[in-house]
Amino acid sequence: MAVNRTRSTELFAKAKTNFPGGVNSPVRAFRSVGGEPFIVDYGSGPFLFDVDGNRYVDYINSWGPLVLGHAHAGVVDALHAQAQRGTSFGACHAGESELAEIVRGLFPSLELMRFVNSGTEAGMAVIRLARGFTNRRKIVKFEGCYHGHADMLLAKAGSGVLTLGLPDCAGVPPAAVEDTLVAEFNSVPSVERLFAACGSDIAAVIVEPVVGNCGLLVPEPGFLRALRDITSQHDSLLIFDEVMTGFRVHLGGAQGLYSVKPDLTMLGKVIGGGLPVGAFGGRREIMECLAPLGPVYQAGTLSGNPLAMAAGIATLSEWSKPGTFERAAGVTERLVDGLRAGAARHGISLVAQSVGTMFGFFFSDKPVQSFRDTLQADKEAFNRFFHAMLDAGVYFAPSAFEAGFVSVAHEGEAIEHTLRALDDGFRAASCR
Ligand code: KE4
Repeated sequence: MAVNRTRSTELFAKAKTNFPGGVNSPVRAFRSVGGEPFIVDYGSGPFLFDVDGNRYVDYINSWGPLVLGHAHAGVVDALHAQAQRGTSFGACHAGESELAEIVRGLFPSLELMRFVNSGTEAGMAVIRLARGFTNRRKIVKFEGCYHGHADMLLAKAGSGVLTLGLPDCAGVPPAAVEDTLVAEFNSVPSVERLFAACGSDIAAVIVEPVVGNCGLLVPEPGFLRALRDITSQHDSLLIFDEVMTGFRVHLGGAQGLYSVKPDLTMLGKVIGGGLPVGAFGGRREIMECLAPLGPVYQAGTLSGNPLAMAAGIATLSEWSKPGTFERAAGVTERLVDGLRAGAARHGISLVAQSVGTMFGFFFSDKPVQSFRDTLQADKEAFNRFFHAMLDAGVYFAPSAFEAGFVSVAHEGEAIEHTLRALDDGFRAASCR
């Protein structure tokens, strides 16, 4: 039965007269899956409701932040209380340390930290800090990993080992990425080759410890430990981008889950509970290079914003209560089990996996352990699955190359409805 999205169509047409592609962030435009996005009216718990009154189980959760679901009463109350006391001060306030101490309690590697307003800002800051602390220029990143849209991190692998990074999009001048080297996730040799050639000039290795930006890629046993050892051997820094994995793969992030301690960490998403927040932190001696103590400059008008701090405190206080994370991780496992069983019922090859409350799946008959493996997956089958599930009231990421997210609110009706709807999705996926 066709779903009525008349009002969404009207409003998206209006959006396209205001924004390029009608969106304020590209992935929202549905260009990867085809069709047009619905327009959200409101969210509640695990559900989004569009302007035509259709309900969707939301497995994007604003791309990770909403571990408690939409419009959680505790978060809303905290925001309301803070708003009445002021929305921004541009000055020190107690909420900054209150949230910082919750974060540092779960991420003890953050001896000092600083709040910013997005993951992109955190990425810019940690690269500048790593270069300032080591007095080196080169950075190693991995194909398929995304660390925000700062120029020096929008690099793709050049041909051959030593070819310096190439711009990964228009507008990035070659000079901005000439010191960005690109390795392969889960390939220790690809990192060793770069260090063998440039080790004494490599300031840092930056990695999504569990990759969520080309679908879900899980680190193979020993990979993260190898990055730790290689960077230590060469006096380079190890940076974990935990903007997505933080509090989601484990309350202490991937560094807690895999017991690998980075020198610097990026955070975002969950710590703002849906408001714009990023953060970075790490070893005291590195962080003390930051202004006003040291020579590395970084600043932000709304950094440590009281509303964002209030939402983050309310979110993490609830999320870190005993059993909450485990409940959401259990729902995530049920979802992945359901995806595997559903694919099997329809004779479809599917690689589905989860780490804590993050999940991903590829329509592939081969293991998916590297960025290049993801490119072999059947994108068209995903797109057919995506739209059939959307029409069945289940909203997965509108791209085969994104991860999915579960909140504690997905228990009950949301996961039960999803599991009942999977046959619609796989039936569509199997129809070429
Ligand atoms: P923001 O600047 O979007 O707050 O964070 C950038 C960022 C940094 N590091 C990681 C690991 C990230 O996943 C992100 C942003 N993630 C995307 C989802 N793939 C945000 C969605 C979007 O771009 O609209």
